[in-house]
Amino acid sequence: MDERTYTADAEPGDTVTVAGWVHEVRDLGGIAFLILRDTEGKIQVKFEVEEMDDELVETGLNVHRESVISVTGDVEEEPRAPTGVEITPESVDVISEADPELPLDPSGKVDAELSTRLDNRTLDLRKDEVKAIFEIRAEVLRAVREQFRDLGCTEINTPKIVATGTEGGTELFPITYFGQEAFMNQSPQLFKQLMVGSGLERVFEIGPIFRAEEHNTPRHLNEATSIDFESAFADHTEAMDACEAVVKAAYEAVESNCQDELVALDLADEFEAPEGEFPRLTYEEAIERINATGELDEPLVWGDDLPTEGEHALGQDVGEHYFITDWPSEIKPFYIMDKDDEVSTGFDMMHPEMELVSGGAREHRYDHLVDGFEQQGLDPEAFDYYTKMFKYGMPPHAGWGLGGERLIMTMLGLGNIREAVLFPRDRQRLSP
Ligand code: AMO
Repeated sequence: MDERTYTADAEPGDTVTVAGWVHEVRDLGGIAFLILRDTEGKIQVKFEVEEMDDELVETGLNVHRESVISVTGDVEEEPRAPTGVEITPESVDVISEADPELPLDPSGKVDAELSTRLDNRTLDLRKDEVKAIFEIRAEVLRAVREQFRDLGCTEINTPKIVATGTEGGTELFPITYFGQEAFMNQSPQLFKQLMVGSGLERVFEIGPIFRAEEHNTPRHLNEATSIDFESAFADHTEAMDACEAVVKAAYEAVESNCQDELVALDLADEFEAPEGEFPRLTYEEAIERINATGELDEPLVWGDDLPTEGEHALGQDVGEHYFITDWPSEIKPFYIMDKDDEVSTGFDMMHPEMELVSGGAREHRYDHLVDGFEQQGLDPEAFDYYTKMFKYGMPPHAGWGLGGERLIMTMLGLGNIREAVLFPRDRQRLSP
């Protein structure tokens, strides 16, 4: 539509055509108001029943809520209107009439269950506070890309249909690939590592990962967005620095560029970008601090993974983003470089509510790598495409993976990770 004006740009004195959705119609007898909504906001359209053409009034007052219409008319100042201006229509065109019965109420006056909302995302995203989540998500991804560029990374895209898994066999989704067994990729791990040995050296990827997680929890998805970083000639501490920079850049961009969205989410007063360095605790300190909270029935011992309640107790104790470093080698994957027989370079980055990131320095020595596969019960032969590149000059390297939806979820205090995904995939949900 060439001559369309967004509601926010309609100035008194202009003659405009606005187009959007019928938010509501208020018929006060001799006068009636239609509120039209578009992506920029809302505008009031005034109908003076006695003075205007009958057909025009009829069209404006009988159109169903959420129909798509366009209105042409003069814009005038009206201090009582929601945006201080209103349109006196010359014509109203109903472009796409909505059913009178809607599966959910986009005005938000009537609450809907999350499952109803997810089944009707188009209508759900007509609500300012839901749309705001996805505007913020887009801004986070933009800022993250920019920060990666500042860190000297090249963006890559790696295959999502693969022959082997990397993050543990039980979480794989098998598929059939021209009669051959294949899987949906759990992580770009091996591909991003292969690229640090290429001429690219320092790379990032933002893409889907697929995990056949059995449990349906508020913080697990079966298809998630992983923000991955990998750098040649970096150790785990430099990888942690990059992780901190990326997370801070995301928060700072939202604080600077998404104030309207934060207002829509009722977060404008409390939203704060993290300041200062994220504390770095060793795994040993972490389990001691968790045990000291007395929240767990059984105290943790060296080698235990941190249970959710433990993570939560520690998060409350620390009260800001933090790293857990020096994990026991035995509970980190084969590709993580060990410091010694017991301790690895693996780290996690945590929000007080949950884990956001795993990473570490990588094993780049061919023989050690092949041994690691065997110890994890994986067949090194199946990973030949990967291991063989370690024979042709693989630099020391480090990296991490950050859960995109968990970043948004914790940033905005969402109660369920599905709120941060347009069309989530979970145990019950394969459509839409
Ligand atoms: P990991 O498996 O810990 O590490 O995943 C990294 C981060 O991805 C997010 N994440 C998920 N988010 C939602 N639902 C899921 N099912 C899910 N699974 C993972 C989490 C998690 O911290 N290859 C390594 C990373 C690396 O070492 O570079 C890996 O995939 O926020």
